Amino acid sequence: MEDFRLVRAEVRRFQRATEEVATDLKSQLASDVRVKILTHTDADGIAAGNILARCLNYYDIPFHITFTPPLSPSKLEELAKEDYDLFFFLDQGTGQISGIEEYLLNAGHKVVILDHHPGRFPDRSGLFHLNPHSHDLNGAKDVSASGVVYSVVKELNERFTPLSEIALIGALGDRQEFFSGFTGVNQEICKQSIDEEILKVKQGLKLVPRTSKISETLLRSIKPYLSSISGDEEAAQKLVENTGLDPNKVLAELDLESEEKLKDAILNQVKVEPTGDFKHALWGTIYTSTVEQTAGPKNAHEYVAMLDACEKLGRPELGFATLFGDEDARDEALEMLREYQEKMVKVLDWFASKRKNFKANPQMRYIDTGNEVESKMIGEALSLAIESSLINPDLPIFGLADFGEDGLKVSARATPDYAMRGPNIGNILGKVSRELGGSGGGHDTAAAARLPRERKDEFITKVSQSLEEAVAGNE
Ligand SMILES: [Mn+2]
Repeated sequence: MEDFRLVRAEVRRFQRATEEVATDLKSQLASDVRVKILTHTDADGIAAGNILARCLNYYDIPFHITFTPPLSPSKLEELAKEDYDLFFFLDQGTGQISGIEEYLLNAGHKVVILDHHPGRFPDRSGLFHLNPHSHDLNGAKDVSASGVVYSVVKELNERFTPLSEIALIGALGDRQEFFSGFTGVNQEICKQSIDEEILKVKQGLKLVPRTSKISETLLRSIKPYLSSISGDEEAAQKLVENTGLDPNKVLAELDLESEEKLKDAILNQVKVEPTGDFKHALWGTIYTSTVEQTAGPKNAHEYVAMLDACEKLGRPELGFATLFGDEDARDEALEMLREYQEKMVKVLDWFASKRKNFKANPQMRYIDTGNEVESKMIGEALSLAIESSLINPDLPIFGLADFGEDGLKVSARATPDYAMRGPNIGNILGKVSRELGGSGGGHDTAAAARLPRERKDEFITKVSQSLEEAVAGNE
């Protein structure tokens, strides 16, 4: 109860800050302003970009949008030369604040940062920002960038209230829904969305797509990956048969009882010990849209999977156009989803067969995938492997992959429980990779870094030391 009241006060403080940012922004949007939006390529970034784009469209403000990972200082220097007055950074910007100050603010540009990554902001004129961390909320779970942008545009104009659907797609994309539901700002957005009947909820299997034959949904399942079912057509068909379900039906047509039967059959058959994470990925709240405002799937989990696929296959703009209602883009995006699921099933097959290859020391577990897993897939592959009970996340998990000629990409995942013990893998990856001539950062539960491959052993040693010190310092 104590915790609940605490979060509520913080959410109220965040909402007051939202009003201030909306007021500042309104004065900017009234003028003849040239706008550039930079947003992240992932589901949250795409959704955040779409929410802002809808707002700018309504106010007749032309804009240019770029989907990109956070920009390096030299890229920011180039950006500052482009002919825009107002730069929006969505789902990024906090971590790049020194470069933004140096190249954009010092040159007199106006900058709006709507982000949920941790960091500090200088008090500068021309800089507008909203970030949950500035109000004692945790951006890793209480709100995503989509929720931050949504909060602002809804404050600008009530007509944007139904975009709660898209805000929650972003939050689901960033894995901010937990066994007990959403927290913080997300919880408010979700409650309001259900009250206003934008989304309706029920319990069911979270496997996607819900509109393909059940055996095909099982065959393609990566979240979770169903060990001994996913990727095996015969096993998938047999499971449906043995459960006594009509093989021509799709998940969306099943009643609760049949869905539960199928869930039990899956749990009986998978060749892993299903953890809480696995069960949460398999079964839970199904969010269904009741409004016609996008062209994509009605099911929010399926929408997220489709946007993830667009990102991983290098086509974030397809997801963005689908959110805008473009049906041709949707057809292509759904094709991306199929392709991505098939590709990821193979990656997770590999993880499942290499479970013994994970190395562990008292501080961490890690695996070097070499060129077996594409560097842009490694982070998501780790998240899915954890959710699929292929790796025990009692320690932080590090996945290493070849990156370019002689680079190393590192992705790391830690559970919120582990983060509570002190270590912040985002800070540690940032510090260690910089010491070794690379770069990196992120949240306390998900982070990434790039560094020269020849420094791999030093990297493992230094990260282990940092983790050990952080745990000791917190005891
Ligand atoms: Mn995000």
